[in-house]
Amino acid sequence: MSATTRRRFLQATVALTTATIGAPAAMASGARPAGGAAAPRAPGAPPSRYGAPSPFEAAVSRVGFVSMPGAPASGASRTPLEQLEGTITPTSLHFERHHSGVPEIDPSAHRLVIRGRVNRPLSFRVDDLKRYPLVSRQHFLECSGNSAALVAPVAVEQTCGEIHGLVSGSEWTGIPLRTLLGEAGLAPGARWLVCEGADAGRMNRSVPLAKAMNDGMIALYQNGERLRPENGYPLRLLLPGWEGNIQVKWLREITLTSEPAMTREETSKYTDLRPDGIADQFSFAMGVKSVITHPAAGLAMAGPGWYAIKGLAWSGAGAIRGVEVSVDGGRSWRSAQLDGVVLDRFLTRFRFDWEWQGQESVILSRATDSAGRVQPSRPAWLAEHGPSFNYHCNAIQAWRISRSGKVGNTYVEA
Ligand SMILES: Nc1nc2c(c(=O)[nH]1)N[C@H]1C(S)=C(S)[C@@H](COP(=O)(O)O)O[C@H]1N2
Ligand SMILES: [Mo]
Repeated sequence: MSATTRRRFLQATVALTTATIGAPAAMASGARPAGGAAAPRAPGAPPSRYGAPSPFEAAVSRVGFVSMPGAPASGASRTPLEQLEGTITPTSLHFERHHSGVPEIDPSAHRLVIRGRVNRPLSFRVDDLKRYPLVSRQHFLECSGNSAALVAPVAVEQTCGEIHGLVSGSEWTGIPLRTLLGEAGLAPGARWLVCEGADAGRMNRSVPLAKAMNDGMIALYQNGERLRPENGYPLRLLLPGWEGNIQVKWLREITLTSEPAMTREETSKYTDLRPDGIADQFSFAMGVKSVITHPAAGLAMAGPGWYAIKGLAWSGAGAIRGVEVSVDGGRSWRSAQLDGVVLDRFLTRFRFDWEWQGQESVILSRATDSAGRVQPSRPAWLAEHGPSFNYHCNAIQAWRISRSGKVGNTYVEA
């Protein structure tokens, strides 16, 4: 932001603040402004065992709950992206996707077994795993079903979190898979890992050995504390940048094989249908993507003036190189600022200052990653996929701002 722009931005903010607290005379005369209205003299609450958000923030919760008819345990909830800042998702608001509910696992009874084409089959207790050299990495996790609503022929009236909240960002701490595989010793022909969870459905996926050896992790901690039950306690598979489905929660068994197991989740599900009717199997890495989280559907404008357009960008292929923003429905684009250190396969925050003059506007964001991939427009994404196919949708989101300041989902032509 230029110096002039920043001054105008700050002036606008100050004007708004003074008007709201109704003390322009005191401010103008240079007198000390009064303190906050609610500064109680009586002592407050004592320290607490485990912290919780302010009761005034009680409206901030997971959103977009869905479950299969008659099977509430097979469901999902989403992160309220438009309510949050920064790049780490509070663990309590991390999205959830369970195929057969959250199992209650006693870590003292749980084992992680490595078997199949290995020289030494191994069985680990959770307490033993905690003693290994651990690494911490910040990565996003995104379900392949995220943003599927953008495939609907008419733009759905949902919030940003309801449409795009099957993505979250965390600091994960765990053991590099190569450490454990090295200990087991790979036998001839070991090329795949068939990884199975301890949930009722025993959800399982096949992982190519190269990915496991490169940056696969057995995660034990999330944002500094032990994993939450809904995110895989006591341990889960973490494969940075790859689709959420393959990051097996409640991991109990890794079988080294020469071929993939062709499980349900990699045959009838999570394969990409192309326009010619043929499906790609194993579309592992998530696409390059961004979404404006403010202003966004679920929020309203507070009248004309300066706004920080902000959002999140991420890519399963590497780091975010740039994000462009359009405030005229995609006719012109300008570069947004990337905030902080841009990490590989993690959420990147972008910001763009904009003066909204109260006119009807359509705002969009478009990300580019270190692999040179550019986020596609919705029409371009649809042209690449078969009819009504909606997994792995990384199309550009457009938000329409009405004159009254209502923000909602919309589609643009190109
Ligand atoms: N064992 C097991 N692992 C699982 C699942 C599951 O139902 N069972 N769901 C998968 C899917 S589809 C996704 S998107 C991610 C969701 O992880 P989260 O609930 O921690 O956000 O976990 C994956 N791992
Ligand atoms: Mo998923």
